[in-house]
Amino acid sequence: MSDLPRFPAGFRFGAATAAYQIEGAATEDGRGPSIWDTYSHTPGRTEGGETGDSACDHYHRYPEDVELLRRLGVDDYRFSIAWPRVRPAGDGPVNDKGLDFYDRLVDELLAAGIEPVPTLYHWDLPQALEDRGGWRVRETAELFAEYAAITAERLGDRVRRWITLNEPFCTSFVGHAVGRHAPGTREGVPALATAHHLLLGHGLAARALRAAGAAEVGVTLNLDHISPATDSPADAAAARRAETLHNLVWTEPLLAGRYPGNEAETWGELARHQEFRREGDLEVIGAPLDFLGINFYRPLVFADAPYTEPDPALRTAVDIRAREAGWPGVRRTAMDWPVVPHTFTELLTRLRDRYPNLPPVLITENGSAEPDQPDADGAVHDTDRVEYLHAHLHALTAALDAGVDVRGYFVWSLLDNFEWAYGYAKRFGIVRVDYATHQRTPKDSYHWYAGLIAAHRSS
Ligand code: GBH
Repeated sequence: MSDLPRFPAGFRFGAATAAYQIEGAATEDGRGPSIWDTYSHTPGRTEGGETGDSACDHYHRYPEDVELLRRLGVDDYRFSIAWPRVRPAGDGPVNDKGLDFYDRLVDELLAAGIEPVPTLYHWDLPQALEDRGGWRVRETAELFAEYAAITAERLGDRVRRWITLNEPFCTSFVGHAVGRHAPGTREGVPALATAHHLLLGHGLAARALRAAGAAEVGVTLNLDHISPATDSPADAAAARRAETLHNLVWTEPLLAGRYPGNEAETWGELARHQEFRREGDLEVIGAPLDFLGINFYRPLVFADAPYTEPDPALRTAVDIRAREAGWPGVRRTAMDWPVVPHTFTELLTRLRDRYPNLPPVLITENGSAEPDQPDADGAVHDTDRVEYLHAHLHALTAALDAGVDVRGYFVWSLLDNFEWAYGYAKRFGIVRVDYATHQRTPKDSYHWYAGLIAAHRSS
């Protein structure tokens, strides 16, 4: 595609994955079970009962995957470390064999000239900790910091940049209020306690990482571009409630050292429950970040819905009296997500306007799921994905032009992989994975992205 977006010198390109979505080898080398093993093995939870048991078999094929990254030409690779490989029961004995795997991966990446950017928590809590209350209890935040310290001690001589959490919104609200992610519960106060303990876990882990000599520490949020369905005051208020639930719950404590001011307006009676918040927590949570990771896929539109969702499959225990409305007149991806690239620019400029002290931003995920379309000759002409990436990278340059300090971009994802509750049917990869053989085939989008990176390097 012509008209390639141009980025400033020093801007970094990468690709991203997550442990449970690609590794497989679920019981190998002492890995303990995580809440996603339990969840995916529970009938009715994931599409077709699919699990991450073997996924992309990355655990054994990582040299081939690093070679794919090398040929892609990326500066950085974002992957996640599985807590249940490092410390199978969440506390107690450390599993050296688990750490050995990440040790090998980091060495392989560095030998290929790629900087490793690990995320410590991409949703795979050790099941043993879930059995003790999971993120609903404060102890998990403390154990998360211990796991961060253990991991940094082993990899810290070669890892410069660390991400504590991926998308705490999903763990708190999709996992504990909607029940579409592990652990799959639906209770209001525990969901809010989870949000708080994740923020605290981030803060405590960031401290531990810094103490271990980490050069840079950040956290990844799925911040959403939110707008009201109509210009009615009721829909405007619904969009404000959604803004709090999706964004302010995270950005206010992390970037402004305070809780959102409108919690009672947002989720009513539940807001009286603050028992999980302690004196001093905000200081831990709000310590300055070296960078903020943002995952962006699509905009959300909200309409006022002053009743509890009638469809039990969509019911949530944290009811903000709002329902998602569509974005008419645009293409939708295989996830049924609307493609509206200018909202990516707007999300970033709005965020900078709200937080003038915003740390440098890394786009830690962006990409699209498209139908599987292998050719007879084995090629994959994923034109829609190329167009999606092209438009979103242009939208990103618009944010840079508007003065937002974005330092890097990671495409989601290097590989087709286990898309959580959707199983393997949804494919986000720029490399196709044949799940019967685990064969990898770079798609057109892989070649397009390689071209973009090469053009950036030589400019
Ligand atoms: C990210 O989540 C993840 O970090 C990554 O692992 C994932 O593969 C990728 O994006 C693509 O999805 O309607 O309540 O069931 C993106 C956020 C969270 C969006 C779950 C869809 C379903 C919420 N996703 N959400 S619900």
